[in-house]
Amino acid sequence: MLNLVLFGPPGAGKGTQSQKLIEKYGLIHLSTGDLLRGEISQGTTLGLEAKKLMDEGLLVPDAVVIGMISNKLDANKEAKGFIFDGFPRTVAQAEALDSLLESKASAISGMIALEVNDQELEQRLLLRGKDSGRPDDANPEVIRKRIKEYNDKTAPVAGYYKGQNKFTSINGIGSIDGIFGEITKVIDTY
Ligand code: B4P
Repeated sequence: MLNLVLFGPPGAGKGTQSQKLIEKYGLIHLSTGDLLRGEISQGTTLGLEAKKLMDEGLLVPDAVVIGMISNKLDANKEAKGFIFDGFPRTVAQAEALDSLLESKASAISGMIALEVNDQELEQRLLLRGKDSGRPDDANPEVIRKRIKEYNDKTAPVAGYYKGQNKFTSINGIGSIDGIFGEITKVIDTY
């Protein structure tokens, strides 16, 4: 079973590369950002609570996203594997993911981190904000807060996977197809 964590700051290209990876490897794509936006568009209580935090560039509580991922793993018992996109975003989420997979006799194959500098991230997100309709992409102040949340709470997750010898970093600046090629080279070593 191939279980990949695609990692990187907001705007690094995780969602973009995930779309290409699911086609090539036939994996299930689990994006906590997409799942949360689904809850918001359905107007659920969870979605209403999450929206307040997301619009401010803050992380949603661990228990909420861990619960969503747990449900998705249960609903896809026959899957060939998963791409985790935007999850785990805290060390507590990484520990919970290991426990969830272990209970299914599975494990993370590796983490691939996309490295992109802050200036490029800000430009990409502002550009996407022009037509994505995502409130968290439209405002430079919110984008900077998202990058700060990433540096404070999410960056340490890389150390968690380094400690398990499962970490690889890739330059996330360049053509989408070129970056995809680098990612597939790493996956083919798993
Ligand atoms: P996400 O939906 O995960 O949003 P994201 O970090 O912006 O990444 P995304 O995948 O969408 O963007 P991509 O880099 O592909 O999270 C949104 C919010 O949800 C968070 O702030 C948080 O509040 C909440 N949340 C989600 N998961 C959570 C969790 N686990 N715990 C707590 N809270 C959670 O693409 C960005 C742009 O760059 C696109 O326009 C793309 O076209 C462009 N791009 C991509 N690759 C490029 C390249 N090579 N060159 C030029 N542009 C490129």
